[in-house]
Amino acid sequence: MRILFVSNRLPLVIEKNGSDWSTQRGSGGLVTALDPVLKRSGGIWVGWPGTADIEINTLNTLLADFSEREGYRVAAVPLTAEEYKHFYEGYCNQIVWPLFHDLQSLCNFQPDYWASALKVEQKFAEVVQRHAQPNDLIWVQDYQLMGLGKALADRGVGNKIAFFLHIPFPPPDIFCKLPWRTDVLKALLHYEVIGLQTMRDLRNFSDCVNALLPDVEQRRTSRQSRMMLEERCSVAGVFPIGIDFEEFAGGAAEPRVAQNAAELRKNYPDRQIVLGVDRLDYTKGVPYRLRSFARMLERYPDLRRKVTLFQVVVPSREAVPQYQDLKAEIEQMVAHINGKYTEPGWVPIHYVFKHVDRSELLAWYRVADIALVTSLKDGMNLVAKEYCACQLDGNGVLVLSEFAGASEQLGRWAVLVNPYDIDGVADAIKLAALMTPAERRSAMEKLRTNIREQNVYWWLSQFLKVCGTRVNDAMPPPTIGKVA
Ligand code: ADQ
Repeated sequence: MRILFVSNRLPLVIEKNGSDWSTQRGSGGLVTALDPVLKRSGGIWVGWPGTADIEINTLNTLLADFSEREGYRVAAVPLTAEEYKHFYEGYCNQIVWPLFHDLQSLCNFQPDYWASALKVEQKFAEVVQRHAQPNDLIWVQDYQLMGLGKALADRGVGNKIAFFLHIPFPPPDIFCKLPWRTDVLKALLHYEVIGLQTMRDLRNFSDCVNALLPDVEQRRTSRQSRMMLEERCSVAGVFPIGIDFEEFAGGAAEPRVAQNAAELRKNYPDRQIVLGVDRLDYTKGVPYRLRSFARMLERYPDLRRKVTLFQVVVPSREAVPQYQDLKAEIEQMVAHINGKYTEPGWVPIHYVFKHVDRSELLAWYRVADIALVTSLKDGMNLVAKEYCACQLDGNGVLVLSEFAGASEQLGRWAVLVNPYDIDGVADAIKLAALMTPAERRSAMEKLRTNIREQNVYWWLSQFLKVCGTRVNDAMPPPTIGKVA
Protein backbone atom coordinates (compact mmCIF):
# COMPACT_ATOMS: atom_id res chain seq x y z
CA MET A 1 0.00 0.00 0.00
CA ARG A 2 1.35 3.40 -0.97
CA ILE A 3 1.03 6.25 1.50
CA LEU A 4 -0.22 9.62 0.41
CA PHE A 5 0.83 11.87 3.22
CA VAL A 6 -0.85 15.27 3.70
CA SER A 7 0.28 18.04 6.00
CA ASN A 8 -0.18 21.77 6.08
CA ARG A 9 3.45 22.30 5.03
CA LEU A 10 5.55 20.23 2.64
CA PRO A 11 8.70 18.67 4.17
CA LEU A 12 10.94 21.25 2.54
CA VAL A 13 12.11 24.82 2.83
CA ILE A 14 12.22 26.98 -0.30
CA GLU A 15 14.92 29.66 -0.30
CA LYS A 16 15.84 32.50 -2.63
CA ASN A 17 19.43 33.66 -3.09
CA GLY A 18 19.53 36.60 -5.48
CA SER A 19 17.48 35.38 -8.44
CA ASP A 20 18.11 31.66 -7.73
CA TRP A 21 15.66 29.45 -5.93
CA SER A 22 16.63 26.30 -4.04
CA THR A 23 15.04 23.74 -1.75
CA GLN A 24 16.28 22.10 1.42
CA ARG A 25 14.85 19.11 3.18
CA GLY A 26 12.79 20.12 6.21
CA SER A 27 13.95 18.88 9.59
CA GLY A 28 12.20 17.18 12.47
CA GLY A 29 11.24 13.72 13.65
CA LEU A 30 8.28 13.39 11.33
CA VAL A 31 10.30 13.93 8.16
CA THR A 32 12.98 11.49 9.36
CA ALA A 33 10.40 8.85 10.24
CA LEU A 34 8.35 9.07 7.10
CA ASP A 35 11.20 9.41 4.69
CA PRO A 36 12.00 5.67 4.38
CA VAL A 37 8.32 4.68 4.17
CA LEU A 38 7.66 7.15 1.42
CA LYS A 39 10.76 6.15 -0.51
CA ARG A 40 10.06 2.44 -0.29
CA SER A 41 6.36 2.62 -1.07
CA GLY A 42 6.78 5.18 -3.84
CA GLY A 43 4.75 7.50 -1.67
CA ILE A 44 3.80 11.10 -2.15
CA TRP A 45 3.57 14.10 0.18
CA VAL A 46 0.98 16.82 -0.40
CA GLY A 47 1.12 20.23 1.31
CA TRP A 48 1.54 23.96 1.06
CA PRO A 49 5.05 24.83 -0.22
CA GLY A 50 5.58 27.55 2.37
CA THR A 51 5.55 30.58 0.09
CA ALA A 52 3.04 32.40 -2.10
CA ASP A 53 5.72 34.48 -3.83
CA ILE A 54 6.94 32.01 -6.39
CA GLU A 55 5.92 31.64 -9.98
CA ILE A 56 4.20 28.29 -10.70
CA ASN A 57 6.65 26.98 -13.32
CA THR A 58 9.63 27.73 -11.08
CA LEU A 59 7.84 25.98 -8.21
CA ASN A 60 7.12 22.89 -10.29
CA THR A 61 10.75 22.65 -11.40
CA LEU A 62 11.95 23.00 -7.80
CA LEU A 63 9.54 20.32 -6.58
CA ALA A 64 10.53 17.95 -9.39
CA ASP A 65 14.23 18.37 -8.46
CA PHE A 66 13.43 17.83 -4.78
CA SER A 67 11.44 14.67 -5.58
CA GLU A 68 14.27 13.26 -7.64
CA ARG A 69 16.80 13.99 -4.90
CA GLU A 70 14.74 12.63 -2.00
CA GLY A 71 13.21 9.62 -3.73
CA TYR A 72 9.53 10.40 -3.23
CA ARG A 73 7.12 12.77 -4.90
CA VAL A 74 5.82 16.01 -3.46
CA ALA A 75 2.78 17.90 -4.68
CA ALA A 76 2.01 21.50 -3.80
CA VAL A 77 -1.26 23.04 -2.71
CA PRO A 78 -0.78 26.69 -3.68
CA LEU A 79 -2.43 29.16 -1.30
CA THR A 80 -2.87 32.86 -1.93
CA ALA A 81 -1.45 35.35 0.56
CA GLU A 82 -5.00 36.07 1.72
CA GLU A 83 -5.81 32.38 2.23
CA TYR A 84 -2.59 31.99 4.17
CA LYS A 85 -3.56 34.94 6.37
CA HIS A 86 -7.16 33.88 7.05
CA PHE A 87 -6.65 30.14 7.13
CA TYR A 88 -3.22 29.61 8.67
CA GLU A 89 -2.73 32.74 10.75
CA GLY A 90 -6.46 33.07 11.48
CA TYR A 91 -8.37 29.80 11.72
CA CYS A 92 -5.37 27.62 12.64
CA ASN A 93 -3.36 29.88 14.89
CA GLN A 94 -5.93 32.23 16.39
CA ILE A 95 -8.73 29.73 16.91
CA VAL A 96 -7.86 26.04 16.94
CA TRP A 97 -4.36 26.34 18.41
CA PRO A 98 -5.27 28.40 21.53
CA LEU A 99 -8.61 26.60 22.04
CA PHE A 100 -7.09 23.11 21.90
CA HIS A 101 -4.47 24.23 24.43
CA ASP A 102 -7.23 25.33 26.86
CA LEU A 103 -6.56 29.04 26.25
CA GLN A 104 -9.97 30.07 24.97
CA SER A 105 -9.51 33.68 26.09
CA LEU A 106 -6.84 34.03 23.36
CA CYS A 107 -9.21 32.90 20.59
CA ASN A 108 -10.43 35.23 17.87
CA PHE A 109 -13.57 33.51 16.54
CA GLN A 110 -13.81 35.45 13.26
CA PRO A 111 -16.48 33.94 10.97
CA ASP A 112 -14.28 34.77 7.94
CA TYR A 113 -11.58 32.48 9.25
CA TRP A 114 -13.95 29.53 9.24
CA ALA A 115 -15.11 30.33 5.69
CA SER A 116 -11.48 30.42 4.62
CA ALA A 117 -10.74 27.07 6.31
CA LEU A 118 -13.54 25.43 4.32
CA LYS A 119 -12.19 26.91 1.11
CA VAL A 120 -8.63 25.80 1.80
CA GLU A 121 -9.83 22.27 2.65
CA GLN A 122 -11.36 22.12 -0.82
CA LYS A 123 -8.05 23.16 -2.35
CA PHE A 124 -6.22 20.42 -0.46
CA ALA A 125 -8.93 17.91 -1.37
CA GLU A 126 -8.64 18.78 -5.03
CA VAL A 127 -4.87 18.16 -5.09
CA VAL A 128 -5.13 14.97 -3.02
CA GLN A 129 -7.85 13.60 -5.30
CA ARG A 130 -5.75 14.35 -8.36
CA HIS A 131 -2.82 12.36 -7.01
CA ALA A 132 -4.53 9.50 -5.12
CA GLN A 133 -4.45 6.01 -6.56
CA PRO A 134 -7.16 3.51 -5.59
CA ASN A 135 -5.14 1.59 -2.95
CA ASP A 136 -3.34 4.52 -1.34
CA LEU A 137 -3.62 5.08 2.37
CA ILE A 138 -4.26 8.81 2.72
CA TRP A 139 -2.73 9.98 5.99
CA VAL A 140 -3.59 13.53 7.07
CA GLN A 141 -1.55 15.32 9.73
CA ASP A 142 -2.62 17.70 12.44
CA TYR A 143 -5.13 20.28 13.53
CA GLN A 144 -4.98 22.48 10.41
CA LEU A 145 -6.63 19.74 8.33
CA MET A 146 -9.24 18.21 10.63
CA GLY A 147 -11.92 18.71 7.98
CA LEU A 148 -10.04 17.26 5.02
CA GLY A 149 -11.38 13.71 5.46
CA LYS A 150 -14.93 14.95 4.97
CA ALA A 151 -13.96 17.16 2.01
CA LEU A 152 -12.43 14.08 0.37
CA ALA A 153 -15.42 11.87 1.14
CA ASP A 154 -17.76 14.52 -0.30
CA ARG A 155 -15.79 14.30 -3.54
CA GLY A 156 -16.25 10.54 -3.61
CA VAL A 157 -12.65 9.64 -2.74
CA GLY A 158 -13.08 6.08 -1.50
CA ASN A 159 -9.58 5.45 -0.09
CA LYS A 160 -8.80 4.57 3.49
CA ILE A 161 -8.18 7.95 5.16
CA ALA A 162 -6.41 8.33 8.51
CA PHE A 163 -5.58 11.32 10.70
CA PHE A 164 -3.11 12.15 13.46
CA LEU A 165 -3.53 15.06 15.86
CA HIS A 166 -0.18 16.31 17.19
CA ILE A 167 -1.71 18.76 19.68
CA PRO A 168 -4.01 18.01 22.65
CA PHE A 169 -7.75 17.46 22.26
CA PRO A 170 -9.63 19.68 24.75
CA PRO A 171 -12.37 18.57 27.16
CA PRO A 172 -16.04 19.26 26.23
CA ASP A 173 -16.45 22.44 28.30
CA ILE A 174 -13.64 24.03 26.26
CA PHE A 175 -14.27 22.39 22.88
CA CYS A 176 -17.91 23.52 23.03
CA LYS A 177 -16.79 27.16 22.81
CA LEU A 178 -15.94 26.55 19.15
CA PRO A 179 -18.78 28.05 17.06
CA TRP A 180 -18.39 25.24 14.50
CA ARG A 181 -17.95 22.46 17.06
CA THR A 182 -20.44 19.99 15.58
CA ASP A 183 -19.15 20.45 12.03
CA VAL A 184 -15.57 19.84 13.16
CA LEU A 185 -16.45 16.77 15.19
CA LYS A 186 -18.63 15.27 12.47
CA ALA A 187 -15.90 15.95 9.91
CA LEU A 188 -13.36 14.11 12.07
CA LEU A 189 -15.57 11.03 12.04
CA HIS A 190 -14.96 10.74 8.30
CA TYR A 191 -11.47 9.45 9.12
CA GLU A 192 -11.25 5.68 9.59
CA VAL A 193 -8.40 6.02 12.07
CA ILE A 194 -7.95 9.03 14.36
CA GLY A 195 -4.60 9.08 16.17
CA LEU A 196 -4.20 11.02 19.40
CA GLN A 197 -1.12 11.51 21.57
CA THR A 198 -2.37 10.49 25.02
CA MET A 199 -5.14 8.76 26.93
CA ARG A 200 -6.19 12.19 28.19
CA ASP A 201 -6.81 13.29 24.58
CA LEU A 202 -8.74 10.14 23.75
CA ARG A 203 -10.93 10.60 26.82
CA ASN A 204 -11.61 14.23 25.88
CA PHE A 205 -12.38 13.38 22.26
CA SER A 206 -14.67 10.57 23.25
CA ASP A 207 -16.47 12.81 25.82
CA CYS A 208 -16.95 15.52 23.17
CA VAL A 209 -18.47 12.97 20.79
CA ASN A 210 -20.79 11.77 23.57
CA ALA A 211 -21.83 15.30 24.43
CA LEU A 212 -22.37 16.66 20.91
CA LEU A 213 -23.16 13.62 18.78
CA PRO A 214 -25.38 11.37 20.91
CA ASP A 215 -26.23 9.17 17.89
CA VAL A 216 -22.67 7.92 17.70
CA GLU A 217 -22.33 4.49 19.28
CA GLN A 218 -19.00 4.11 21.10
CA ARG A 219 -17.16 1.03 22.29
CA ARG A 220 -14.28 2.10 24.48
CA THR A 221 -11.18 0.46 25.88
CA SER A 222 -8.46 2.42 27.67
CA ARG A 223 -6.43 3.03 24.48
CA GLN A 224 -9.07 2.90 21.75
CA SER A 225 -12.62 3.90 21.04
CA ARG A 226 -14.60 2.48 18.14
CA MET A 227 -17.17 5.04 17.00
CA MET A 228 -20.07 4.12 14.77
CA LEU A 229 -22.33 6.60 12.99
CA GLU A 230 -24.76 5.47 10.31
CA GLU A 231 -22.73 3.23 7.96
CA ARG A 232 -19.34 4.56 9.03
CA CYS A 233 -16.94 3.34 11.68
CA SER A 234 -13.89 5.20 13.01
CA VAL A 235 -11.25 3.98 15.43
CA ALA A 236 -9.77 6.65 17.69
CA GLY A 237 -6.62 5.50 19.45
CA VAL A 238 -3.62 6.56 21.52
CA PHE A 239 -0.28 6.70 19.65
CA PRO A 240 2.32 8.77 21.54
CA ILE A 241 4.82 10.13 19.05
CA GLY A 242 8.50 9.36 19.61
CA ILE A 243 11.82 10.64 18.31
CA ASP A 244 14.59 8.99 16.35
CA PHE A 245 16.50 8.15 19.52
CA GLU A 246 19.57 6.74 17.79
CA GLU A 247 19.90 9.81 15.62
CA PHE A 248 19.89 12.16 18.61
CA ALA A 249 22.13 9.96 20.79
CA GLY A 250 24.50 9.39 17.86
CA GLY A 251 24.50 13.10 17.03
CA ALA A 252 25.30 14.02 20.63
CA ALA A 253 28.29 11.62 20.52
CA GLU A 254 29.82 13.26 17.43
CA PRO A 255 33.26 14.81 18.08
CA ARG A 256 32.12 18.31 17.10
CA VAL A 257 29.19 18.19 19.52
CA ALA A 258 31.33 16.68 22.29
CA GLN A 259 33.87 19.45 21.85
CA ASN A 260 31.13 22.09 21.84
CA ALA A 261 29.68 20.60 25.01
CA ALA A 262 33.10 20.54 26.71
CA GLU A 263 33.62 24.21 25.88
CA LEU A 264 30.21 25.14 27.25
CA ARG A 265 30.97 23.25 30.43
CA LYS A 266 34.28 25.07 30.78
CA ASN A 267 32.39 28.39 30.72
CA TYR A 268 30.21 27.31 33.63
CA PRO A 269 32.56 25.68 36.15
CA ASP A 270 31.01 24.58 39.45
CA ARG A 271 27.64 25.63 38.20
CA GLN A 272 24.54 23.70 37.17
CA ILE A 273 23.23 24.52 33.73
CA VAL A 274 19.43 24.67 33.61
CA LEU A 275 18.11 24.53 30.03
CA GLY A 276 14.87 25.70 28.43
CA VAL A 277 14.36 25.18 24.66
CA ASP A 278 11.06 26.28 23.18
CA ARG A 279 9.42 27.55 20.07
CA LEU A 280 8.14 31.10 20.69
CA ASP A 281 4.67 30.11 21.82
CA TYR A 282 2.47 31.04 24.78
CA THR A 283 1.63 27.36 25.30
CA LYS A 284 5.24 26.66 26.27
CA GLY A 285 4.88 28.67 29.49
CA VAL A 286 8.15 30.62 29.29
CA PRO A 287 6.99 33.66 31.37
CA TYR A 288 5.75 31.35 34.16
CA ARG A 289 9.07 29.51 34.02
CA LEU A 290 11.05 32.73 34.35
CA ARG A 291 8.90 33.77 37.31
CA SER A 292 9.57 30.38 38.94
CA PHE A 293 13.28 30.66 38.33
CA ALA A 294 13.33 34.13 39.92
CA ARG A 295 11.28 32.80 42.84
CA MET A 296 13.82 30.01 43.34
CA LEU A 297 16.64 32.59 43.47
CA GLU A 298 14.66 34.65 45.94
CA ARG A 299 13.73 31.77 48.27
CA TYR A 300 17.00 29.86 48.12
CA PRO A 301 19.86 32.40 48.07
CA ASP A 302 22.35 29.53 48.55
CA LEU A 303 21.63 28.46 44.98
CA ARG A 304 22.57 31.85 43.50
CA ARG A 305 25.85 31.59 41.56
CA LYS A 306 25.34 27.82 41.54
CA VAL A 307 22.74 27.69 38.75
CA THR A 308 22.42 29.45 35.40
CA LEU A 309 19.34 29.27 33.22
CA PHE A 310 20.06 29.04 29.51
CA GLN A 311 16.81 29.84 27.71
CA VAL A 312 16.62 29.31 23.95
CA VAL A 313 13.52 30.62 22.18
CA VAL A 314 13.06 29.71 18.52
CA PRO A 315 11.27 32.37 16.41
CA SER A 316 7.79 31.28 15.33
CA ARG A 317 4.49 32.76 14.04
CA GLU A 318 5.75 36.31 14.52
CA ALA A 319 3.01 37.73 12.29
CA VAL A 320 0.42 36.87 14.97
CA PRO A 321 0.13 39.81 17.44
CA GLN A 322 0.07 37.59 20.56
CA TYR A 323 3.46 36.16 19.61
CA GLN A 324 4.98 39.63 19.29
CA ASP A 325 3.63 40.53 22.75
CA LEU A 326 5.01 37.31 24.18
CA LYS A 327 8.48 38.02 22.82
CA ALA A 328 8.45 41.49 24.40
CA GLU A 329 7.20 40.07 27.71
CA ILE A 330 9.97 37.44 27.84
CA GLU A 331 12.65 40.00 27.03
CA GLN A 332 11.43 42.38 29.74
CA MET A 333 11.32 39.62 32.32
CA VAL A 334 14.84 38.41 31.51
CA ALA A 335 16.17 41.97 31.78
CA HIS A 336 14.34 42.49 35.06
CA ILE A 337 15.57 39.26 36.68
CA ASN A 338 19.13 39.75 35.48
CA GLY A 339 19.04 43.35 36.66
CA LYS A 340 17.96 42.24 40.09
CA TYR A 341 20.20 39.23 40.70
CA THR A 342 23.35 39.54 38.55
CA GLU A 343 26.60 39.55 40.56
CA PRO A 344 30.18 39.96 39.35
CA GLY A 345 31.04 36.74 37.49
CA TRP A 346 27.47 35.43 37.38
CA VAL A 347 24.47 36.28 35.20
CA PRO A 348 21.40 34.23 36.22
CA ILE A 349 19.75 33.95 32.76
CA HIS A 350 21.34 33.65 29.33
CA TYR A 351 18.68 34.27 26.72
CA VAL A 352 18.92 33.39 23.02
CA PHE A 353 16.25 34.18 20.43
CA LYS A 354 17.21 32.42 17.18
CA HIS A 355 17.26 29.13 15.29
CA VAL A 356 20.31 27.53 16.89
CA ASP A 357 22.04 25.06 14.61
CA ARG A 358 21.67 21.38 15.25
CA SER A 359 25.13 20.72 16.67
CA GLU A 360 24.78 23.62 19.09
CA LEU A 361 21.35 22.38 20.19
CA LEU A 362 22.70 18.87 20.78
CA ALA A 363 25.66 20.27 22.75
CA TRP A 364 23.24 22.12 25.04
CA TYR A 365 21.13 18.98 25.47
CA ARG A 366 24.24 16.99 26.28
CA VAL A 367 25.73 19.39 28.77
CA ALA A 368 22.64 20.65 30.64
CA ASP A 369 22.27 19.37 34.20
CA ILE A 370 18.56 20.14 34.33
CA ALA A 371 15.97 20.58 31.55
CA LEU A 372 12.89 22.66 32.27
CA VAL A 373 9.93 21.58 30.12
CA THR A 374 7.09 23.51 31.70
CA SER A 375 4.47 23.82 28.94
CA LEU A 376 1.05 25.04 30.05
CA LYS A 377 -0.29 22.33 27.72
CA ASP A 378 1.45 20.32 25.00
CA GLY A 379 0.48 17.50 22.67
CA MET A 380 3.69 15.61 23.47
CA ASN A 381 6.81 17.84 23.68
CA LEU A 382 9.70 16.39 21.78
CA VAL A 383 12.29 18.58 23.52
CA ALA A 384 11.80 16.48 26.68
CA LYS A 385 12.62 13.32 24.72
CA GLU A 386 15.48 14.84 22.72
CA TYR A 387 17.12 16.11 25.92
CA CYS A 388 17.09 12.64 27.48
CA ALA A 389 18.37 10.98 24.29
CA CYS A 390 21.38 13.32 24.32
CA GLN A 391 22.17 12.70 28.00
CA LEU A 392 25.02 10.33 27.23
CA ASP A 393 26.46 10.53 30.76
CA GLY A 394 23.01 10.16 32.31
CA ASN A 395 23.53 12.99 34.79
CA GLY A 396 20.63 15.20 33.79
CA VAL A 397 17.28 15.72 35.47
CA LEU A 398 14.06 16.29 33.54
CA VAL A 399 11.63 18.72 35.16
CA LEU A 400 8.40 18.11 33.27
CA SER A 401 4.98 19.73 33.16
CA GLU A 402 2.16 17.39 34.10
CA PHE A 403 0.22 19.03 31.23
CA ALA A 404 2.69 17.96 28.52
CA GLY A 405 1.65 14.77 26.74
CA ALA A 406 5.12 13.37 27.48
CA SER A 407 4.23 13.20 31.18
CA GLU A 408 1.98 10.17 30.55
CA GLN A 409 5.01 8.15 29.40
CA LEU A 410 7.85 9.80 31.31
CA GLY A 411 6.24 11.25 34.44
CA ARG A 412 7.38 8.41 36.72
CA TRP A 413 11.05 9.28 36.26
CA ALA A 414 10.84 13.04 35.86
CA VAL A 415 10.29 15.75 38.46
CA LEU A 416 6.67 16.52 37.64
CA VAL A 417 5.36 20.07 38.07
CA ASN A 418 2.26 22.15 37.66
CA PRO A 419 3.68 24.99 35.52
CA TYR A 420 1.20 27.50 36.98
CA ASP A 421 2.48 26.82 40.52
CA ILE A 422 5.35 29.32 40.83
CA ASP A 423 6.43 28.12 44.28
CA GLY A 424 6.07 24.46 43.26
CA VAL A 425 8.31 24.90 40.19
CA ALA A 426 10.83 26.92 42.25
CA ASP A 427 10.99 24.01 44.71
CA ALA A 428 11.26 21.49 41.87
CA ILE A 429 14.30 23.32 40.45
CA LYS A 430 15.89 23.22 43.91
CA LEU A 431 15.05 19.53 44.28
CA ALA A 432 16.56 18.77 40.88
CA ALA A 433 19.68 20.79 41.64
CA LEU A 434 20.23 18.86 44.88
CA MET A 435 19.62 15.35 43.50
CA THR A 436 22.56 12.99 44.00
CA PRO A 437 24.43 11.58 40.99
CA ALA A 438 23.02 8.10 41.78
CA GLU A 439 19.42 9.38 41.82
CA ARG A 440 19.99 11.24 38.58
CA ARG A 441 21.52 8.30 36.76
CA SER A 442 18.90 5.85 37.88
CA ALA A 443 16.02 8.06 36.67
CA MET A 444 17.75 9.07 33.43
CA GLU A 445 18.50 5.46 32.50
CA LYS A 446 14.80 4.60 32.76
CA LEU A 447 13.80 7.66 30.79
CA ARG A 448 16.25 6.79 28.03
CA THR A 449 15.15 3.17 27.87
CA ASN A 450 11.54 4.21 27.46
CA ILE A 451 12.31 6.85 24.81
CA ARG A 452 14.57 4.45 22.92
CA GLU A 453 11.94 1.68 22.86
CA GLN A 454 8.96 3.88 22.06
CA ASN A 455 10.77 5.75 19.32
CA VAL A 456 9.32 7.32 16.21
CA TYR A 457 9.45 4.02 14.28
CA TRP A 458 7.50 2.31 17.05
CA TRP A 459 4.92 5.11 16.81
CA LEU A 460 4.67 4.67 13.07
CA SER A 461 4.34 0.91 13.25
CA GLN A 462 1.61 1.10 15.91
CA PHE A 463 -0.36 3.57 13.83
CA LEU A 464 0.02 1.76 10.54
CA LYS A 465 -0.96 -1.54 12.15
CA VAL A 466 -4.34 -0.08 13.08
CA CYS A 467 -4.63 1.27 9.53
CA GLY A 468 -4.07 -2.27 8.26
CA THR A 469 -0.73 -1.42 6.65
CA ARG A 470 2.42 -3.39 7.31
CA VAL A 471 5.47 -1.49 8.43
CA ASN A 472 7.85 -1.28 5.56
CA ASP A 473 10.91 -3.53 5.56
CA ALA A 474 13.06 -0.51 4.83
CA MET A 475 12.39 0.94 8.24
CA PRO A 476 14.68 0.38 11.21
CA PRO A 477 12.81 -1.84 13.69
CA PRO A 478 12.02 -0.40 17.12
CA THR A 479 15.08 -0.98 19.30
CA ILE A 480 14.43 -2.80 22.53
CA GLY A 481 16.99 -3.20 25.26
CA LYS A 482 19.28 -1.49 27.67
CA VAL A 483 20.67 1.87 26.71
CA ALA A 484 24.42 1.94 26.37
P1 ADQ B 1 5.88 21.79 18.61
O1 ADQ B 1 4.89 22.65 19.30
O2 ADQ B 1 6.71 22.44 17.57
O3 ADQ B 1 5.21 20.48 17.98
P2 ADQ B 1 7.88 20.23 20.26
O4 ADQ B 1 7.31 18.88 20.41
O5 ADQ B 1 8.47 20.78 21.50
O6 ADQ B 1 6.82 21.32 19.84
O7 ADQ B 1 8.97 20.19 19.12
C1 ADQ B 1 9.84 21.29 18.87
C2 ADQ B 1 10.90 20.85 17.88
O8 ADQ B 1 11.66 22.00 17.49
C3 ADQ B 1 11.88 19.85 18.48
O9 ADQ B 1 12.02 18.76 17.62
C4 ADQ B 1 13.19 20.63 18.63
O10 ADQ B 1 14.36 19.88 18.35
C5 ADQ B 1 13.05 21.71 17.59
N1 ADQ B 1 13.79 22.86 18.12
C6 ADQ B 1 13.62 23.39 19.32
N2 ADQ B 1 14.50 24.39 19.50
C7 ADQ B 1 15.22 24.50 18.39
C8 ADQ B 1 16.25 25.36 17.97
N3 ADQ B 1 16.70 26.32 18.75
N4 ADQ B 1 16.75 25.20 16.75
C9 ADQ B 1 16.28 24.23 15.98
N5 ADQ B 1 15.30 23.39 16.30
C10 ADQ B 1 14.76 23.52 17.50
C11 ADQ B 1 3.89 19.90 17.90
C12 ADQ B 1 3.12 19.81 19.20
C13 ADQ B 1 3.93 19.05 20.23
C14 ADQ B 1 4.27 17.66 19.67
C15 ADQ B 1 4.90 17.77 18.29
C16 ADQ B 1 5.08 16.40 17.64
O11 ADQ B 1 2.81 21.11 19.69
O12 ADQ B 1 3.22 18.94 21.45
O13 ADQ B 1 5.19 17.05 20.56
O14 ADQ B 1 4.08 18.55 17.43
O15 ADQ B 1 3.90 15.66 17.62
